[in-house]
Amino acid sequence: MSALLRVFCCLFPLVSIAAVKPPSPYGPVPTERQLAWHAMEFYGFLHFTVNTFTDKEWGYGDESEQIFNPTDFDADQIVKVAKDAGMTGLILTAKHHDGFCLWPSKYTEHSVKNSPWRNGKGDVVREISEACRRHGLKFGVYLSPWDRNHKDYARPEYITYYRNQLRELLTQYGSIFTVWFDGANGGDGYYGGARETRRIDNRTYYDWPNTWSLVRELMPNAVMFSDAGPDFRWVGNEQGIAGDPCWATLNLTDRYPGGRSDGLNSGERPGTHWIPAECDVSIRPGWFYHAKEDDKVKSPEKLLDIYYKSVGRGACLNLNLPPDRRGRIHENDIASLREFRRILDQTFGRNLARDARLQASHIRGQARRFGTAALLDAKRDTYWTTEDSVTTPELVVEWKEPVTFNVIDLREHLPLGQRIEAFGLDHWVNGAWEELAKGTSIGNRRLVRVQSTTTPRLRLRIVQAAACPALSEFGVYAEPGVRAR
Ligand code: FUL
Repeated sequence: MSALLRVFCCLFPLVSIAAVKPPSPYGPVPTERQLAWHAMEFYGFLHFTVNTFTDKEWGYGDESEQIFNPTDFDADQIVKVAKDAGMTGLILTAKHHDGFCLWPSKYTEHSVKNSPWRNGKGDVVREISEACRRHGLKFGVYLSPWDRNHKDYARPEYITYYRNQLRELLTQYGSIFTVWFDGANGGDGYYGGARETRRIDNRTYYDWPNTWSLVRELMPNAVMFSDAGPDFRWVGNEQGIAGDPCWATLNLTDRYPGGRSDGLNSGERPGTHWIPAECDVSIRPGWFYHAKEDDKVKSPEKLLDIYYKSVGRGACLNLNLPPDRRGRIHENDIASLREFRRILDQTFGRNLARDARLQASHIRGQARRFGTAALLDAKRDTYWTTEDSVTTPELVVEWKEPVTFNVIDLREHLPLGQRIEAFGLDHWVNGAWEELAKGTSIGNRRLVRVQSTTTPRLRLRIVQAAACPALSEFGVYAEPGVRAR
């Protein structure tokens, strides 16, 4: 900064200096389609197929099409439940490992077209995708690579079949936000009557790069999931728990779908690519509906714990809701989701930091656009940042009267990469700062859940950063029932 500018800045602390340039990005950064996915944060899975009627988790592939017969299928009910829970999208198992297709694919007889449901004229993919559009949710598909029904599975011909089906799904059902490629493969199956074990080489068999190109060509904005990207990754468990830390980057050297899973839970830093984590978990013990699990639906408290350990660690949460034999979401699941949503709405309805004065130790070029107001405007494209040389700035939040809270919410400005590596949070106790919490990765979002805290001052210390921090949001919240101790 020139001497003249320095004097100017002292006279006018925050100015609109268009000439102050933003920081350069650090490391791998997200694509536009990944940014749109990050913004979705919480969406759902729908596991529904012949398994719903056989009470299984993995169908063998020899199930009769006749058994698929939901008695009261209601796509609007399913999608409304998801919407009311706060989900931004739904991913349907268009085909699970058993090979049964929920749409009338022209490449197989093993589909809804040979079921009694809607006299063989039904199409679950169509009904759910249209209901999603009606209710403002994005729609995505799961198309299991492993197919225990198809006679050609494990042979080159099957790859053509698989791509033909993908083409049907990506051309006949409007916009698709994601294609979810499952890595599971158990070996044995019906395989057109062969009833044998078939092994494939995960590294080569599916020829993923060409399948991914097909998706890019047909649905350029769709993000693709697998253990190893290319757009977002499996978090390494099916409990919905991201690592702490959970970096958005991964080292893709020697990784491929269905390959090793070490490093997926916490990500890798520095990584070669931006491949953030998705936490997939079911609201029940199984992925498919089983009446015997009606009393095993996760409680609102359990769902909240998952939310804080997934969304709150920078991942997206993909929560499975299995339609039952009627073709509806069961009442017990709805009750739990309602209470979960009520608590989240009450918690995040009011950002207490908006009532406070925010003071940063450093502001890049003293420019208004990089000042602390950006932290409270609920916009991800504005951010507080510092000079390149300042990597450990502080932010002090001060209220006129003490406030009581138990959640602190942080977001980095993702287009500049994941920069912050460690931070501390302090509260003001008896005239001095005392550490309240500390953490590492932030990325899309970090929710720090602490004990009920009453204080007139809160301080954020960036303890370590690979480049000057760029923080886009700062929030302070109280969960219902949190009172001064
Ligand atoms: C796994 C599958 O084997 C499960 O059945 C389920 O679909 C889950 C989301 O992915 O790999």
